[in-house]
Amino acid sequence: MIKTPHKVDLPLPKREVSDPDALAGEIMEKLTYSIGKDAKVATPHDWLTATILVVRDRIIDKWMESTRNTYMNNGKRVYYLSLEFLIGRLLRDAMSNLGLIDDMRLALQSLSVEFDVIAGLEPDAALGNGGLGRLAACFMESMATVNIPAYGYGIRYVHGLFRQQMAEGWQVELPESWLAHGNPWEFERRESSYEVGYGGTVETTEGPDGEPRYVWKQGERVIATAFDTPAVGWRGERVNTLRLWSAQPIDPILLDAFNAGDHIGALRESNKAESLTRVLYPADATSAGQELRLRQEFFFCSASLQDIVRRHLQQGNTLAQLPDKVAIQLNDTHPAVSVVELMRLLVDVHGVAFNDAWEICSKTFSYTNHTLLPEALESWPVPLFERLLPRHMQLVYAINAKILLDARKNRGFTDHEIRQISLIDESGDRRVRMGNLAFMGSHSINGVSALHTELMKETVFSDLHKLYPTRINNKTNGITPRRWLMQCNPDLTDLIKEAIGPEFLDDATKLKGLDAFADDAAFQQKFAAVKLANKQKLASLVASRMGIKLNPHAMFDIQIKRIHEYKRQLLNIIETVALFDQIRSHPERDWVPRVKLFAGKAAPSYHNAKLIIKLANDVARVINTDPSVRGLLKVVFIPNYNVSLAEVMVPAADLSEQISTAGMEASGTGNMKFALNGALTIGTLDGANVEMRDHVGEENIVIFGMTADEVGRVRAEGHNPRAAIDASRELQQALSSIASGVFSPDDRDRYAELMQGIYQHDWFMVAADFDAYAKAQREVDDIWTDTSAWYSKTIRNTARMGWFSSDRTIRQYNADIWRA
Ligand code: GL9
Repeated sequence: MIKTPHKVDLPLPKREVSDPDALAGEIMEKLTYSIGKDAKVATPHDWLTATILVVRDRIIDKWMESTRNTYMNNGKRVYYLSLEFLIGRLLRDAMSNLGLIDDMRLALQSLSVEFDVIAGLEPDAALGNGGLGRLAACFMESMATVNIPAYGYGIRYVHGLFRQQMAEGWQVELPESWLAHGNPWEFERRESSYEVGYGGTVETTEGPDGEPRYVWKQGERVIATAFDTPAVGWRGERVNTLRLWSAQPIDPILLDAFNAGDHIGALRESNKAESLTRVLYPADATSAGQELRLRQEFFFCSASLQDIVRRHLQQGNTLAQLPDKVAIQLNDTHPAVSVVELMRLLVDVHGVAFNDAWEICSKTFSYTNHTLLPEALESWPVPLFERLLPRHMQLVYAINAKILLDARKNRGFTDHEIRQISLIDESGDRRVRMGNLAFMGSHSINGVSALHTELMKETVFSDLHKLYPTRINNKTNGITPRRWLMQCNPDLTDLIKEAIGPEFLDDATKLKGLDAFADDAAFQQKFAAVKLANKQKLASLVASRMGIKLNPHAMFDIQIKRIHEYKRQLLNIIETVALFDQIRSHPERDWVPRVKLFAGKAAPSYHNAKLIIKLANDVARVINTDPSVRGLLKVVFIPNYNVSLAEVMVPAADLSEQISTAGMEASGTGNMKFALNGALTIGTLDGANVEMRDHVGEENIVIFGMTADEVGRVRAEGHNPRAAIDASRELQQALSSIASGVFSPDDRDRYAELMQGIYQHDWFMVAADFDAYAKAQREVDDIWTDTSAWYSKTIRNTARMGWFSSDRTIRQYNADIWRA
């Protein structure tokens, strides 16, 4: 509750002036009084912290204003629950949204500090694995930008996604410590703490109405403490809160044990509690299935729901009003246990009748599905779920009984259909299905691209879709143009401003105006010059990190994303080997010089993904040392892909590789970043590529390969990769050279099994799509050779990608689902 402050008329020294002198003065003040350092001995990190604190002051005024207004209006609030927020660095983002970049640069200059140097010291907040977590971060920025009162809820992992190092081309995982120098962006809120329990038993008593009441006697408890980070929208008009929970013990030290001389044992509870939020699970799109993961999920869901219900009641609202005042978006199934936790709070703690509580729940929650991969659909063994969350297990059974009974009695569902929609999977060991739980407990279930949404209806959720035919809807993903154009590509932003004026800064669809310049020779030259400068920046990063020299005039052909078989980095590598063979066999042809760049992390337990990284490095070593392709082909795998590296690579790309097996990439968001920054896409009709083709026009994107329908049909009928391999000499040669050890002379069999997978089943259609892909690559070469055609297409990509702004996505969520 906001109480009236005591001396309400005391003026606060608002941080509104922002000329360079005033900023420099504030930085000195922070350095002296907040950090306790003299400018003479301040380290670059001290300057960074002081600068962040000055920027933060400016955010705080707006933050308080936003919070105050939301409270006064008592309007509907949106809560975005996500186990991952892949934030990256915040300083440039916040400064750019507040319009402080130029003045701050000058202020630091006057103190003899180079802004780019200290900005480069800020650690990446890598509290996510990939696209799903990065989407959550883009959404936080867009929700503030389009003025939606929203809160993000997640976990404050002490260690984010591992650092990737290469040891002779193999991925090695090292711990990441983004909090090592402290985190000046966050505010610890000790007053916002909640107990979260696990285990124990459920006792039944009788309520005043004679109905049974259930009391969960928890076996263990930890404290969840809030850490708040401001999320600043474009032009700083609205600032929302990202609230991340950290686990703390109830008793930091067991004094009895300590006094008895057991100094280690005295800390056991404390260690156990803190280990809950210590590390992010590095598994990408695969269900980890371990107890700690379920503990993490319940931990942040329970704390968030207690916080949401407390805020709701504190505003004087009733619980029946919850759906009018609260919209909770579940980012994938990771927070799905929230549905049962809200049921428990309503029924057990607040005495709401079960059926009423269920109605409140399903009107409050909505769920986004991010993948159709069966291994990614979370489910928990019943015995584990029951041991950790005994009361929730009872509620799951009660919900299941209610829904299944209705489906059978009123909708005539068959035994088969009932088995499919049940919350309990009984096909093997009994498991709780979190996807079905999220679906039943929500009024809206959305996919993340048009194709993905249709496939959801036809596959994973076909029976639930039959039961609730109006719930599934589409919300095609988007990216924030602030980070992914204005900040990462300031030169292109300036060029666009010069051509069409500044309106696109507030409305990305205004980029359309660039269409008129697509065939303008003078503009093409400027566009090409910006691209070249961005490629030079990437080249100098590669030179300094890896000692490899790149020709910035060659085509930069880039595939960056998590390493996964369905994303088909392998198809790209095999085609690179085939091209290597072709260049050597036909040195007389006019080859287009290419630099093939790769980056991405593999889940530590994903054997084939790690082998693909090694293969990329092995192929790179052989090709880069072969004099016969010098100047024509180079291959580089850049280690430790993260948001900051993407911010350098995306603006430098000529060609964007979006080549997943059709039907398997739910949307993709990297595809959008590249196209917005003026790269040509080579891709399959998968995920959002389909809609990108519709927007940029089919003549401005290179599409190849099987469709999702064709992949489905071929898999059902039985795929014969041998036929495809026998029909393609180039593919045969490339596969057999890899399989026989040409690229791994130190271990000739290293890739034999990986290649066998293609010969035998080719699940990901690498052989099936190879010829179409190779042909598409030669089409790309032809376009490149006609420079004016190339830039006319890539300029049109930038012009027509405005629709893929996450502002548009968020407006659609709000109009159709949240109604805040
Ligand atoms: C993903 C999908 O695979 C992507 O296609 C999609 O663009 C994003 C965001 O909707 O979600 N689902 C998923 O589990 N991941 C995705 O990237 N994986 C990771 O985030 C690592």
